[in-house]
This record gives sequence, C-alpha cells and structure tokens, in this order.
Amino acid sequence: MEIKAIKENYLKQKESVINSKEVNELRINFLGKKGIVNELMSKLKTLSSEEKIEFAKEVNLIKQFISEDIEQLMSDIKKRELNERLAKEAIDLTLPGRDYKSKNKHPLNLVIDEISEICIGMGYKVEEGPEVELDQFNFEMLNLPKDHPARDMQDTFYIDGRTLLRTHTSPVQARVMLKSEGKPIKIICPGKVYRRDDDPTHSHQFMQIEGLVIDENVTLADLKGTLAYIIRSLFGEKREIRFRNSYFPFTEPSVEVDVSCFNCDSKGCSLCKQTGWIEVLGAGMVHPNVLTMAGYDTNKYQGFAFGMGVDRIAMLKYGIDDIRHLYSNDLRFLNQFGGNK
Ligand code: 2U9
Repeated sequence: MEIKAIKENYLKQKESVINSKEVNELRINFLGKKGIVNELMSKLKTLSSEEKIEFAKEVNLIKQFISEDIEQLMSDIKKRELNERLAKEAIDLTLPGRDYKSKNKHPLNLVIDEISEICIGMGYKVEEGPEVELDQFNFEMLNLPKDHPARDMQDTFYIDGRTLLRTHTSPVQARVMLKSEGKPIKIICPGKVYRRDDDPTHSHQFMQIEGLVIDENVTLADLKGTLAYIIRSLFGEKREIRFRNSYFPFTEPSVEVDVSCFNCDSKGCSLCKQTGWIEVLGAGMVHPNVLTMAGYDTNKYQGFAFGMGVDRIAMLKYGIDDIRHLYSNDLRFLNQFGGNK
C-alpha cells in the first residue's frame, strides 16, 4: 500500500518537472541515499522473514521503475533543451559579413612580397629572427667590435648592456650561418629594424631586406648579375645598374648600387637630382672575418651580401615623399594601394 502511494507521489511530482536540474532533484528525492525509496528499507526490521522477501521484491520493483523512468525523462528533457538552445543560437547565414576598413596590403608589405617572390624564384629561402637582439649577433659577428667607429652610424635603443633593438637584419644571417655549420647558404631576411634617426626620409623604425649567398666560387660578377635581375624585376627591364665604391664593416669590397632613373629615363629630373641615377641599395663580398667568426673555411667558401631599405624602395616605386606616411595609419594614404576602395 505504501509502495503504491510512493509511485503515485512520484508520478505527481514528475508532472511539474521542467528542466534537467529538476530531474536531478527528483532523482535525489526518490533514489538518493536518504531518499524516499531507501527509507522504505528501514521498515524491514519490523517484518517477518517471509514478509521481508515479499517487501524487498516490491521495493526493488519500484526502484527499478523510478530509475528507468527518470533516465527516460532526463533524455527527453536534454533533447528538448538542446533543440531550444540550437534554435536560439541559430546563425543567420544571410547576414552580410563585416566590412574591413582597408582591404589593401600595406605598401611596405607589397614591396617585401614582390622582392621575396623575385628571390624565391632564384632559389632563396626567407628567414626571420628576433627584433630584440644580442650585441654579439647585431655587431660583434658582423665585424663591428666594441668601439668600432661604424657603430656610431647605427646607434640604437638598448635594453641593457648586451641587448638592443637590431639595427639591421644582418643578425638573422649571422644566426643562420652559425646554424648551417659551415655549409652553403642562400637566404633573404626581411624585417623591422631600428636606429636613432628621425627626419622626412628616415624613421627610428624601418624595414630592410638583406640577402646572403655563401658557396664555393661565388664572385662579384654573381652579385652584379643577381642585383641587375632584382632591380630590373622591380623597376623595369630597361634599367641599368652601376656600382660605386663604398665601405661597410661586414663586406670587402663594398659597393653602393644605383639604378638608372625610371622617372626620366636618365635624362635628368628632380627624382634623380639631374644625375640620371638613383641609389637603391648597398652590397659587397662577405668580409673574411665574418665568414671565419661564423665557422666558414675561407679557403673554400666566399659569399656576397646585399641590403636595401624597403621604405626607400616603396617611396621610389610609389612616389611617396615622406617616410612618415608609411607609419601614420591614414586610410586616405593606405587606400591608394591595391586599387580597392
Ligand atoms: C652578413 C654579412 C654581410 C648586408 C649588407 C648593405 C650592404 C647595405 C643598407 C641598405 C640601406 C642598409 O637599410 S639600409 O640603410 N645595407 O648597404 N647590407 S651589405 O651585408 C651582410 C649581411 C649579413 C652575415
């Protein structure tokens, strides 16, 4: 009789259950340790042994009924809850996408991508490295020991006595040379560099691309051919290049490289300052000290290296008159690149 009442009580309470939390409460109420069904067991001791068997049977039956019923109820309610959540979270695929302010590549990235493509086509790998560098990689390994006068032209931001913001991407090459354990290299290294500089054509932060080739039988003629190919790919097939003597601590001999003026076809204009030539990059044969410091056998290997300021190339290519446009995030400027709105 009592068991029948429990079943009725259960069915009545079940009617008001509306979510999975309440199903759990119902389970604890009836099947928990101190729940209604377990409490029935305390009656056992008042019964005779025959009654006990019969009573235990009935308790088990009601226990089984309630636990199966609760399982079913939980499964139905969870299904319903999931459907409700899915309906609420439904994505409207007909909504238009977000409109990004500028869809163009930044002119510096346009230049880096173009030069990278040209060099990858010649078999170069692209390498990157940290902007916060050790003095050892930025200066020492590039033949710029402490107190070398050429350090003055590359004053930078120091983190501490031995850590600085790199002044060129050459430390990336130094790291790759060490990693390559005296084996040939053909790499370009694009990236941000820093110097103590600030005027319409110089920024304290700018972009460089440098190239390095180390192998047997590498000559200045290979350097000249490589640079002519890069420069003609960038500025047009009709361009001529010329080498002028120069000095860099990490190359010997060193050259500065001019391109014939693409603005006036070398007739003379304000861009080439009436000379017919525009300076675009620096280069040279890797200094034997640099090769030796990085573990290369200078009797077997030679190398050439070149470096260009990406900002300068972008300014020349796109006729930009102030380097600060490249860093001011002005959409009126940025939207002029790539032909989008
Ligand atoms: C290693 C050895 C040699 C990289 C080179 C230049 C010449 C050069 C300037 C161009 C304009 C810097 O951005 S700029 O001001 N760079 O003239 N860079 S040779 O020579 C290296 C690099 C790495 C191991």
